[in-house]
Amino acid sequence: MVFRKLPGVSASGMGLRLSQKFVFLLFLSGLVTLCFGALFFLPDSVRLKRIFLSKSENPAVTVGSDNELSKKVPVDQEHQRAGVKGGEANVKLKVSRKPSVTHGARTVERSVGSRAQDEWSPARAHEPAARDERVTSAAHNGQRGSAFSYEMFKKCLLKPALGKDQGKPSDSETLQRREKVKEMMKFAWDNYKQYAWGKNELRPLTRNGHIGNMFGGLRGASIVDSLDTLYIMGLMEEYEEAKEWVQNNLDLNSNGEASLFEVNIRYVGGLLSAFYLTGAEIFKQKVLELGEKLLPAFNTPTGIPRGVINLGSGTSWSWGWASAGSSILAEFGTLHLEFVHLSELSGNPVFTEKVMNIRKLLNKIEKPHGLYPNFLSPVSGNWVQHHVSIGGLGDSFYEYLIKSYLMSDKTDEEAKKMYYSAMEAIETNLVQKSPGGLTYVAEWRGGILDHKMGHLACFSGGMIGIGADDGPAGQKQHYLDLAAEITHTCHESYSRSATKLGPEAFRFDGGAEATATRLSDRYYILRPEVIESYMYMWRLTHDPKYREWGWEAVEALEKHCRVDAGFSGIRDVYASTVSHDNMQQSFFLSETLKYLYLLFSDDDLLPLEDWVFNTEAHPLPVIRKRCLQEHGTRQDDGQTSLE
Ligand code: DMJ
Repeated sequence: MVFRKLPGVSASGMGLRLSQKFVFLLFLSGLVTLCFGALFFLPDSVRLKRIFLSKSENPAVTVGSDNELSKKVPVDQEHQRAGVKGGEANVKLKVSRKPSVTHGARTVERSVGSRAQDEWSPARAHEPAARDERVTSAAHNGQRGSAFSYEMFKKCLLKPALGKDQGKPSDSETLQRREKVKEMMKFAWDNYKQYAWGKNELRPLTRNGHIGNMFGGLRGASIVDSLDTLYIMGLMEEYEEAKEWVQNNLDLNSNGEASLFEVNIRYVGGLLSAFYLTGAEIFKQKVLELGEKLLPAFNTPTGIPRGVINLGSGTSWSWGWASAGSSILAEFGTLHLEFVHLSELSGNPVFTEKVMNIRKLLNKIEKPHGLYPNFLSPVSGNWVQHHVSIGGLGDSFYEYLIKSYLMSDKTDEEAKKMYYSAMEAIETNLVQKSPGGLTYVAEWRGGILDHKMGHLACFSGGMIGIGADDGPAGQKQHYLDLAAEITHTCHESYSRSATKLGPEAFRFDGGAEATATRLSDRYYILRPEVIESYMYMWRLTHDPKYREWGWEAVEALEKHCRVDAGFSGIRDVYASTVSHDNMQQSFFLSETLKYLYLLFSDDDLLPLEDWVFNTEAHPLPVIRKRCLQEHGTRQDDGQTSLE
């Protein structure tokens, strides 16, 4: 084919004049800019976007917060994973494996009431480690403001943390029950130590360790989760072993892909509470180092963190199973307590700023019927699906609202307002009464109720109980009644099974009343939520039935979950011959056994006026700002000194 030259038009530049070329180039560059800009509005899961945009490179447009720690990290294209429910134990992440730290198997044969218990005294209860009351922030980069020390926190407690006599109950039956729980803890710990030391969890049937994929390359989840439980139970030899492991073996320079939520509630929470209970500086050092590593997860256009973070590179991404690259309410909504304490201890406000920014966004966006859906886009800041639940995916967000208020010495009015309006919406839309008269909290799918309650949702009895005092005028008894009714329903889910342990989820439709109707919902993985509510309801009402229900759970755990080398979850709570799942979850040591121990202790062991439990049952002290300031002078150079 021959191209004929047109008169007055040059062959070069496709025959365009200079002015035409300019307009064309202008148009072309506008088009390219437009296409590139449009990438930002695509859901995170779209491959094209992952190819062109590194998630952590998105400019952070936070709601009224500076994003000073923004880090530029390389694009990671294959970070959408599958198969997680509620950030829970069955997370399927690809982990970069490092050889794990091992420890010679050692067993310490001691029975209940043996030496460690006898030697333990209040004098030993608080370690001398943190005697330096002058806290400087020099070790922490980017710090502003000042830090509060362990001693100052201790001075601001209304009561001794461990009570008059470590919470020893006066009646012999309760004491015996408490000793039994302590023995269970020792048994669980000894077996973990013997067969899985340094790994994350014990596999009690195969007698080996489980590393899993929730904590990136971090190890020793059971150790960090157990520190405070061992300490409050007076298992001091075991506590010392745990502390030594943290000191010598807890390696935070891992490069694995971790759940921000799980690392926060177990490691950050565990280390914080160990520090506040004991004053041992090592816990503070480790937790501040770890806290810094979590910050890049917040480098998103909205400041809402993504669910998964590589602790080495700081790259973060959303769970592959979460629709349209969304973040999960119960994950980004369960950071507040720990992050506020990280700021108090380090003097670095950045941690508090990050979580306050999440709250600002949640306050700003519209909530369907006043409810908080479980999925939110960290890019657009909009809800992605209208699924609402007080169980998995939503649960601890609500818990952290009321606990933020309580932990702030009842000064955080915003958290209070958010909690009570959320409760009002939940009561209006989700709380139901079954034909058999059981109160339950249903789930909500775009306006349609799913008449199901998860085991996880059973924490809400305790939560509503501790929030009863501060609600709208005249509502106290109403909230206490609601808390008692939900706790009763959750107890029913236990008592209606053959094992007297509750299923993962139970239903109230098709004739079911607090029973699992699906095979896949019948398992019990040593979860604490029902027992957690017994503990709070006992403290609030002293109704003896809660201790009785707790004891029923102890007997059931002993009968069905105790195996030769530890405790194991079971696959079907309705089967009289149980099949074990071969996993001793770290939250069994951190939560289930701790709540049982507290249930059979006097109220002055970790009094609720002074301590707020994070969602993994790690106690954190109430922050009494005025008192703390009286005991220390804040200085602009980041130093705090005693007056
Ligand atoms: C724990 O890790 C925490 O309680 C969390 O809030 C929910 N899941 C487990 C226990 O079931």
